[in-house]
Amino acid sequence: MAELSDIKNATIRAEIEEFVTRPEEIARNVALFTRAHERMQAIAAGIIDGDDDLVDKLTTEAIEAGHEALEVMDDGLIAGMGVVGIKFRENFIFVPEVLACARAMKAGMKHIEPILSASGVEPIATVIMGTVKGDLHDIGKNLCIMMLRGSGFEVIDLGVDTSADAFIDAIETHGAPIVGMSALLTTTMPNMGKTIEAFIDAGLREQVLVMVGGAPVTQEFADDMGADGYGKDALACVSLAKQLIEAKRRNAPA
Ligand code: B12
Repeated sequence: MAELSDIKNATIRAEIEEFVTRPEEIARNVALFTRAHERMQAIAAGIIDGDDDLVDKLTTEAIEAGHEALEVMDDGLIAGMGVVGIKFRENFIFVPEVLACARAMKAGMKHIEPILSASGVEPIATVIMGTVKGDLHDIGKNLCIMMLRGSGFEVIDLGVDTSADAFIDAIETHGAPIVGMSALLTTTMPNMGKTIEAFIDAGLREQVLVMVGGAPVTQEFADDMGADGYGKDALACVSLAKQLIEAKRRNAPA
C-alpha cells in the first residue's frame, strides 16, 4: 500500500499531513497523488496554494509536454481542489482563500477547455446546463460543459444562480431535449426538484430529459426528485447525456 512518504511533491505531502485527518481521505489522497505524475502533483499544489500564475504556467507546460487534458483535469486540477474542499470544510481556510483556489482552477481550465471542447462533428443534441437558483458554484458544471462539447453536444450555458424560468425560457428558445442542473449546496439541492416541478407546470416535462449532479447529489436524491439521471463526474455526465438521448430517439414514434 502506498505511503505518504511515497508522494514526491513536498507541498502535497505537507498538506495531507497537516490538514487531512479522516483515515479514508488520507488513504484516497495518498493513493491518488502517488499515482499522479509529478507535473500533476505540482499543478494540484498550485491549486491548493491559490497560485493562478503558477497553475497557468504548469498547465501550459503539461499540455505541451504531451499530457492528456483529462489527466490534467483529474490528477491535477480536481485532485488539488479536493484538498481545498477538505481544508474549507475543516475551517483551515475560508471563502477568500477558496476564491483564490477557484481562480487558479480557472487558470488551468482555460488551457484544457479548447482541447476538451473540440469535437468538430455534427452536434448530437443541444444540452441546457446551469447551476440552480441560489448556488454560485460553477467549476464542476463548467468541466461537464467542456466534456459535453468535446463529445459532440451543443451546450447552452445558463451560468450560476439559474431560476426555473431561465431554464424554461432556454428549453423553449433552443428546443433542447436535455437539461443538466448542478448544485453544490445542500440548501440549493431542493431547487433542482422545484425546477422539475416548474417544467411540469409549464407542460414541458414530457419533452425534456433532466440530468442532475454536483458533490452532494446522489442517485437516490435524483430518483426522489424525479430526474431522469444522475452523474457523479464530468465523464458520467457525458455518458448519461448520450444514454438519455439514445433512449429518447429509440422510443420516439417512427
Ligand atoms: C470552490 C468552492 C467555492 C467557491 C466557488 C467558486 C466557483 N466559481 O465555483 C466559493 C468560494 C465562491 C464558494 C462559496 C460558498 N461555498 Co463553496 N465550495 C467550494 C469547494 C471547495 C469546491 C467545489 C468545486 O469546485 N469542486 C470541484 C468540482 C470539479 O467538483 P464538483 O463541483 O463536485 O463537480 C463535479 C461533479 O459533482 C459533477 N457535476 C457537477 N455538476 C454536475 C451537473 C450534472 C448534470 C452532472 C451529470 C454532473 C455534475 O461533475 C463535476 C466534474 O467532475 C466545495 C468543497 C467540495 N468538497 O465540493 C465547497 C462547498 C461546496 N462550499 C460550501 C459552502 C458552505 C459555501 C458557502 C455557503 C460559504 C460561505 N459561507 O459563504 C458559499 C456559497 C455561495 C453560493 N451561494 O453558492 C460547502 C457546502 C456545504 C453544504 N452542506 O452545503 C462545501 C461542500 C465546503 C464545505 N464546507 O465542506 N465555494
